[in-house]
Amino acid sequence: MPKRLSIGRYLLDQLHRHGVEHVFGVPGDYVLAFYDLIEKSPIDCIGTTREDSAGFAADAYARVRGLGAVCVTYCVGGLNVTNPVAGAYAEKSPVIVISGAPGLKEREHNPLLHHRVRGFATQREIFSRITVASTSLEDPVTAYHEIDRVIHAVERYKRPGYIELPRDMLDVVHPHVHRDRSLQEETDAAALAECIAEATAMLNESRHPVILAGVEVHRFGLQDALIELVDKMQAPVAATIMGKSVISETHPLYLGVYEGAVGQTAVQKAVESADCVLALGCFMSDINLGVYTANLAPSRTISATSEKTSIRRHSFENVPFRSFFKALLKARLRRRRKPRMPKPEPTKGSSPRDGDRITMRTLYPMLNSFLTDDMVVISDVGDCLFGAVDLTIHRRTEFLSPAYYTSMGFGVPAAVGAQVANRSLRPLVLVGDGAFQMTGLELSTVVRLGLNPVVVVLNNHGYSTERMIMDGPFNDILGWNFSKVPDVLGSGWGFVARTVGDVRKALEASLANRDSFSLIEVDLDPRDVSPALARLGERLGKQVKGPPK
Ligand SMILES: Cc1ncc(C[n+]2csc(CCOP(=O)(O)OP(=O)(O)O)c2C)c(N)n1
Ligand SMILES: [Mg+2]
Repeated sequence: MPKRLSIGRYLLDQLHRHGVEHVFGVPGDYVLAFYDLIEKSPIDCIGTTREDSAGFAADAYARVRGLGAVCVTYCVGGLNVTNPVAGAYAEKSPVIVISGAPGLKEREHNPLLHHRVRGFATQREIFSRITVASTSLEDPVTAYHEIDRVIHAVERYKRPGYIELPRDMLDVVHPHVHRDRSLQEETDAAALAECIAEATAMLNESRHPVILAGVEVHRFGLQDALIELVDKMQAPVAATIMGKSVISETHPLYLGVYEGAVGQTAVQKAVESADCVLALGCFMSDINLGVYTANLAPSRTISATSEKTSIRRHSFENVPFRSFFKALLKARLRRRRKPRMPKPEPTKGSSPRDGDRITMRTLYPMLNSFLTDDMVVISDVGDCLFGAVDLTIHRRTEFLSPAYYTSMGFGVPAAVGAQVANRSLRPLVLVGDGAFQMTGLELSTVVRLGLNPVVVVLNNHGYSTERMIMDGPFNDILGWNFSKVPDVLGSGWGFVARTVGDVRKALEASLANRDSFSLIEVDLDPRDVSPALARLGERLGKQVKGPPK
């Protein structure tokens, strides 16, 4: 017979059962007793320098392991984590936010307790808008069920959830025995059969189908199924930028990242000239679609996501993404002859000399040559992300970035989350000087935990992405001695690289140094941008002033 656990213990027990072994956050008095409970549980608590870093770390942890958690105090902590949680919502990353709150008894007579904003429910109301399920555990009769409800919703929709824990509810034990009744996602078998029959007919009739793989293939753990489907159909496969690395980029049928006119022309041609596009787990965001330069006609598209499954212009109810994917694998799909693959575009300037000034064009092929199978490449937002489109990721889960929500500050904290999630992964972080100034000092946690990411700071002296859209003094920032950060933190190796040779040597030394983090400041010309950013900047520059009147 299951033991009767207190509400706090049950919450930790359930998180652990669902694969959470680490919780990120900063304590505060409203959540201290819960922190003490975490200490006594099999879950490890990872303290970060700020709550937003904890949020980014939990997001990366969730992307690598399937579920992540942050634990924060009331309002000052909780509201600090709204931006990463909003990002996790937008990009479908399953993160659970646990926030302490004033005890129910303390709230009698409506006192002005510290950290309170408006009403006692204000923080929960805010989170209800940026999570898929939220609750405050105020009633012992429903609390256990509420914990299950939030965790199940997070797992099902791969979006964040919010659990608020008034501090005097932590040790409350409800006398009834509670059992978790896991909810199964419903599949309408008849609708699924009809949908698969139609999809099969459309795919078998097509002469040149292309698969477009998106982020949900990764979130639902369908990477192996994708490879099986690609091999079965012998169809070329492209990835969206959010889905980059869902399939090994060295797979013989891999085309590259499809991003409309912003991406490589050969990939654009291959996808847009296909007579049937099978889009799996793709969210058609503006960046995914190359700021709406993509041309994917609905009349030749089959699209399945966790939110909608549609063929041409009609959609099917109760055909969940995973069921669709698995059924398609079993369908009688015509195996075609090996398609002719477009040749990859030659990268200009790919054999630079050691004394040459480093540029975005020469940096990425060099990084490519240093990538190994045990690495996870993590990109922040900025030109580092546009340049990263041209990196060849060897295995599949190895590229993490906030490519849709595009919040700066993701990179360094995400390296903490990814490496805590899987110690055998070595993070290679690509981050701009501006984004590093936001959360780069989370390297403090890297030192505390003995992690060893290689952090490449692309110092183009300001907000280059913004400069491409509209320039002004607002894009200037203070120049930091980035390579001196190890001195501040008392650990780590720092390098400044100006030339191709400097970068090579710094990368070699950093990768050989497995005992601490390394930081390589790549000093770039302020006007130097990647080819993809140059193309994108042109388009965004036109849009920033609104549509033509
Ligand atoms: C949290 C956040 N604030 C502001 C922005 C707007 N923004 C997008 S790119 C960018 C500049 C990034 O600068 P840096 O990290 O140096 O990269 P660069 O563009 O120079 O390569 C800014 C401010 C953002 N995306 N996220
Ligand atoms: Mg910059």
